[in-house]
Amino acid sequence: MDFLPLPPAGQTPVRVLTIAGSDSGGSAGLQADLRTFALLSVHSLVAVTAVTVQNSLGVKGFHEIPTDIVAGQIAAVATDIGIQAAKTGMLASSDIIDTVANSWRDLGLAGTVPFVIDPVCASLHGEPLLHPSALETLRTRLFPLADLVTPNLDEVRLLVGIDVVDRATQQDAARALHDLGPAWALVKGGHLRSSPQSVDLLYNGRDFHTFDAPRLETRHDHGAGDTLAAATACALAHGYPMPDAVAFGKAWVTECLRSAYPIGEGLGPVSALFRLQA
Ligand code: PXL
Repeated sequence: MDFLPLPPAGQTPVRVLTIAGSDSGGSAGLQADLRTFALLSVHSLVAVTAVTVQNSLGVKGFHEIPTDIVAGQIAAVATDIGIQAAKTGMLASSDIIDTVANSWRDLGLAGTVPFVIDPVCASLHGEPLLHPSALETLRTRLFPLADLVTPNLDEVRLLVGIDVVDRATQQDAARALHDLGPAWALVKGGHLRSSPQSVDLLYNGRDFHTFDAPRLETRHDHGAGDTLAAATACALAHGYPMPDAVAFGKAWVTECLRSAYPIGEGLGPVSALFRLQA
């Protein structure tokens, strides 16, 4: 695959902000985002929303960061360093979602800086990472600000109540998600385990774009969603049009899945480290 441009040494790279939770196991969350940003030659900025206590076997618990500290991190980096794109991951609560939405608007970023919302609701093992009462805040406050939302099929069910089982229901889900206000909705097909392909469907209210990749047989896919959204945000920061940015993100996560490795007793991460072999 082709990668993103590498700036000459000493020249300021493109900056991308992740607004996400920490995974102490280093597989998902902001750790996955930072790995992808760095290996795509992007300078990483971080607003931490929550600290999870986690290893390869699951999430034991988490601590939410106070909302003034979440807002403070976003304002500090956006006003001084400047950002060319941002993505969100685990947001934990309705109050944090509200804070992120208000910050995005108050800082004048809405409509000017590409904003990718990965609506993280649960861990790979199924532990909740978002309070159920926060789903409505996500739908009504954050989705309308998004250039792209990237739910997996479990998140689609929670957000719009559609059980995606085939192409027709995947299209229904894309329409329902787009109706919530984002410029583009990506319905990721990776969790449709009966299909030999992993087909993602992108929709902007007019055109459907499909992104196909072979299903890779690995148990170690922790952080795949985070990595796709992070790589897509990097491509948007470089000015790619949305369908090209998603194609780039899909190609990147597919290579990261090919290089996934075991860790601990449970599930291991997708690996952006493959990039260092080139
Ligand atoms: O992969 C979604 C995700 C995002 N953020 C954090 C996580 C996870 C999954 O476990 O722990 C912090």
